[in-house]
Amino acid sequence: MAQRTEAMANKMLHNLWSVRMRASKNISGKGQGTRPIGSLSQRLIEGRGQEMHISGAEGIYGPSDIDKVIKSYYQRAVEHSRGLPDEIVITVERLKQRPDIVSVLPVSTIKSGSPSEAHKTINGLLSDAGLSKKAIENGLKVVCGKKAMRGASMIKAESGIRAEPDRKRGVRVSMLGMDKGSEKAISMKLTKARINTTTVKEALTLASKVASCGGVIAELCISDDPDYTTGYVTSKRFGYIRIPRIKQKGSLSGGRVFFIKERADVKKIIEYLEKRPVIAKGLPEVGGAVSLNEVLSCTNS
Ligand code: PML
Repeated sequence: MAQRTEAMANKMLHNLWSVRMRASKNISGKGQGTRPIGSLSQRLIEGRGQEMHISGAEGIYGPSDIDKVIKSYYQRAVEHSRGLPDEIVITVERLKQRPDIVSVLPVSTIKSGSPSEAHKTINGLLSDAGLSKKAIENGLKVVCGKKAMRGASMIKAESGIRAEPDRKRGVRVSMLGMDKGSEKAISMKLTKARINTTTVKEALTLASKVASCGGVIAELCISDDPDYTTGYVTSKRFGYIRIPRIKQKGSLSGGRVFFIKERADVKKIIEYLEKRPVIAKGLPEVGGAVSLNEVLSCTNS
């Protein structure tokens, strides 16, 4: 009986699909609806000419969920506040290897009233994770710059040197999803904390994959959405810490930085983050608001 159950579980893990959606808009002005340069989300997709990113999503699913997911991704792309896309690319790719199972990070929030207060929190958390002043400074430069990168930057923990091979493209975390059962249970906890949104769950899934990567020490993320002003800092040390008012409303800046071990194998990290299928699973703590000191005293006790 146990053998049969295991065989079934194995079969299921061998019939999993990565479903990815990317929606974009042509802004070259050749007969397409355009927005003036400098307006909301003028992010040109690197290497694809005059295209603006509208929306993206991805997950790992069994065959019975694929129809529903494709429909919901399409819906999400055409209903995005950035406008109607000209192109929606949905890729459905069968996984060629069994996904790694990683733990979902515990969630908490450190309240902040302004971007400068948020920056103090970021500094406190990232120093506690063992990063040098230079590394933190350079990380903040990436996420606070006028032009947000589409992919993530990688910064070495001591020297603060940028390590991603292509600074325009950055690193794109892909091949990830959340276990269905865990998602249901986490949704209930997030609802209690009043943060049960797709944005939070997708960011939590991504951050859990990043934190599970051996060479990564911490992550800093600020959304490039001008209306979304909550960001986060994560590490295996303290989990997923949300920071409200991390940037001014209306600001187009944002991005992600992965702080990596000084002598880490950069190629190996990128291979893991971009190609290795990972499912985040588990029922983490979802706490309310905590202070920076509370977090630091827990990590140092
Ligand atoms: C994003 O735009 O994907 C980043 C969202 C970061 C914050 C998510 C949260 O509210 O926890």
